[in-house]
Amino acid sequence: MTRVLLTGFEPFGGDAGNPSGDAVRLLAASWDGPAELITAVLPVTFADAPAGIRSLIDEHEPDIVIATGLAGNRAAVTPERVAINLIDARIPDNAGSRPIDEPVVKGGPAAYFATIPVKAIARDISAAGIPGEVSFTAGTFVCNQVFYAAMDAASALPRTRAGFIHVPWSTEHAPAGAPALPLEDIARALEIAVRTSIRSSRDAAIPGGAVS
Ligand code: PCA
Repeated sequence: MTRVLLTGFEPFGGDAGNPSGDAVRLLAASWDGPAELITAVLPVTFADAPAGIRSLIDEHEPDIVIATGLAGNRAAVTPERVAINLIDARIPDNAGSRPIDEPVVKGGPAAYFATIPVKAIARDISAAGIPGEVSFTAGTFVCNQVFYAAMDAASALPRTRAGFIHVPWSTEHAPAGAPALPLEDIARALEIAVRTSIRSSRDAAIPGGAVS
């Protein structure tokens, strides 16, 4: 049976909630297979989050890993295309740590590309009436660190594909003025991402990219 690991994050930066963790819990409660879905909510700390996802990957050897987190300024659900080997914390993590210009993995490659089908995921989320777009930066905070660590761990396994998805605020917890989606839509978008990743091991050849 196909095994999928899906993670979200706990709240950070003084926020009361984190829609990524909430959506992962919601999806875990309604998931009806056929794949096995393993879920976890990770701490927002540079010290523990990458170790957390690595130990889940070691323990379960999933076929697919999708980590998710909040990008509070985004209006769409955004599969990330690239994880970079850089930590540069604009704010302290939940343990008060604020590393500047450090690698995620010393001596590791500069970047990893996601191996889940990011374009197909964005297409299928949009087709369900939920805003979905490919993103080219996961930032330089704990989300990018976990994305990079997941890609690094998956690269050592024969068949594990991995990626990361940033989600907007949920309407239920959004600060005033922030773009937001209902939590149910965020959970549905993550379900679509899981199902599309199971179905398609190669990405769709859809024109995309960005001209800056
Ligand atoms: N978002 C942060 C870390 C945890 C989260 O949900 C980020 O984008 O790095």
